[in-house]
Amino acid sequence: MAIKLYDYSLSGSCYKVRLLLGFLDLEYERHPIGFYPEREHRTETFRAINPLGQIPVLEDDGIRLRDAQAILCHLANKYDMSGLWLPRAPELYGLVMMWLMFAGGELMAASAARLHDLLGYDLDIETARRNAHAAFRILDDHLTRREIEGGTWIVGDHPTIADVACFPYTALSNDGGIGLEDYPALRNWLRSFMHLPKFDAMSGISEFA
Ligand SMILES: N[C@@H](CCC(=O)N[C@@H](CS)C(=O)NCC(=O)O)C(=O)O
Repeated sequence: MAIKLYDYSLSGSCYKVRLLLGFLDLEYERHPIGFYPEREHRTETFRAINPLGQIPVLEDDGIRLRDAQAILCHLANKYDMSGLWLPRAPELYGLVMMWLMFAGGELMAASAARLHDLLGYDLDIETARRNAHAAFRILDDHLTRREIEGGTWIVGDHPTIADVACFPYTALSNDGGIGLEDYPALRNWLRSFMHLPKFDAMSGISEFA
């Protein structure tokens, strides 16, 4: 049975999944959701698919998953025979999980700022931007330490699903009025990620000087 992704092209969370599907060369059926202005994800029909009323959702061989981070784990676990995108080594595995939680947690402040600026979501934009900056500071400090150690990626010597999960809302931060001038290591990492083979950009992502 084919992989099916409930997707919205401007969603950074769906972009996480599209990125990994591309890196792993996986074919999939794209089911577009009228996120804006239709708000299809809030309908009863979609809530029967995801009671949280959120995208992305992925279906694969009878399994239905919500949450981009869970979906990344599933795809890497099932389809990445190299084991590089989700390393099982004990010194790496927990760190990948930790940064996945960060991507789905603290970094989502940058998603909130973007929803406010792009789609007019009614939320406290100053708090969202402040929290996004706090998350970027943490990621930039980590990537600075990694640079000093000679590392490029968030964990280990190969990009992992932690990089995939952290990339979209960092790269799209400008959409939420958040500049990355103060985060040089973070910008280096974004550039490295964008040079990965099979990297696919989405609307709103430009080169980082
Ligand atoms: N925990 C979920 C959150 C995904 C998420 O926030 N998706 C947004 C679109 S980018 C959404 O569906 N929001 C629901 C809404 O705005 O009503 C994940 O990481 O995948």
